[in-house]
Amino acid sequence: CIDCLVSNITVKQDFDRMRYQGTWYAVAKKDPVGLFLLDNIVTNFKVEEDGTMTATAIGRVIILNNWEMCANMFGTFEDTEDPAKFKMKYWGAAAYLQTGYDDHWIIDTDYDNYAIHYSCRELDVDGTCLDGYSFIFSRYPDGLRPEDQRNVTEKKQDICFLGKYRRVAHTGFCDTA
Ligand code: DAO
Repeated sequence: CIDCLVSNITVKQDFDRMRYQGTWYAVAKKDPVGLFLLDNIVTNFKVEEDGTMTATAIGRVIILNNWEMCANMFGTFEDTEDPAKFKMKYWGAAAYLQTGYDDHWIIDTDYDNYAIHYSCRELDVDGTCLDGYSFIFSRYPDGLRPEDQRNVTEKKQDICFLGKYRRVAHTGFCDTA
């Protein structure tokens, strides 16, 4: 049933944050209103000693209308009653970068190849998502494995974002060292 109600969206069963750790490359993104991260988006998830999930992210952004830079971002995740649904508090290494407090749901992942993230920022009066964003992550910068594409397409449809994604390029723009 695809009624697009945010409350009916299913997430990864028994999400295992330990296996989710490490580097994920964004290969596609559905942007929210006032998009921030443009491309070259790489995230690194970690489980701290106290069990808290944290992440760092880098990506190309344009701030103050035309200043292009690589943003270093940090996030900490608050647990909820569902192990795959978090509240993410995020901020930038510099004060002029975006800060926020968003839902952060892991819709699906096999931990080794792909992950589908979902965040609805604003619910419409009918319970559908008025403003949200989603990342498709891969363990590989060059994209998803062909065998994962059908499942990912299905999940894009389940979260009612099918056709709303754009490819996220990895050009080396934000590569360090
Ligand atoms: O890019 O348009 C956007 C919205 C995304 C904002 C979140 C960026 C910071 C994330 C930090 C850790 C992440 C996975």
